[in-house]
Amino acid sequence: MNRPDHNDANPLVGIIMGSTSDWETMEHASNILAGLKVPHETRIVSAHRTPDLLFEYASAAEQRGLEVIIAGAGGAAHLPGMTASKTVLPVLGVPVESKILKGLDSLLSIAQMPGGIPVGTLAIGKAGAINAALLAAAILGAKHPEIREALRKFRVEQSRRRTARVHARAGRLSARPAFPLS
Ligand code: RP5
Repeated sequence: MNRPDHNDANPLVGIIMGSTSDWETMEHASNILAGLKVPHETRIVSAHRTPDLLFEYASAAEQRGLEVIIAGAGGAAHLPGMTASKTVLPVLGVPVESKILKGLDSLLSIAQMPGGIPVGTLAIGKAGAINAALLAAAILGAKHPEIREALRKFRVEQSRRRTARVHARAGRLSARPAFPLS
């Protein structure tokens, strides 16, 4: 899939992004939510190019049943902050890596909100998108026990996979002679 068109019934999370070019990053958030079976939707909504649509989306989000919004944008990334200004739902911002400043511009635009309108800011790029989804699940877990349990399973499985990888690596190392003969 090369553009966001995910539409679960009764979504709890809305993933929005400023451009189709952000999908490469934001699809990681969608994949994590899908794995945790968190109903969500994905949309292109730009603070600069479609501001009316952004206001409409953010204003209606709560009434539509959304409980968390994840907003990804790059460059002069106003999308998460503007979204947060139009809803009391938690908004998680993902700074998308930009070409010229490598996402530092996106990070600062999203993180440096003036006091009064918070945006929970994640890391730049793929890691931020993954963590935004995991944090959304953690927030939803307070009300939806099945999501909390799915998150718990994810964490256990992640540790198990990492441990297995470390053991496999240690096994490969110990199979090597300490002083390889040439
Ligand atoms: C931002 O401008 C978008 O979030 C995107 O990261 C960046 C570049 O957009 P395109 O020129 O690729 O559409 O609004």
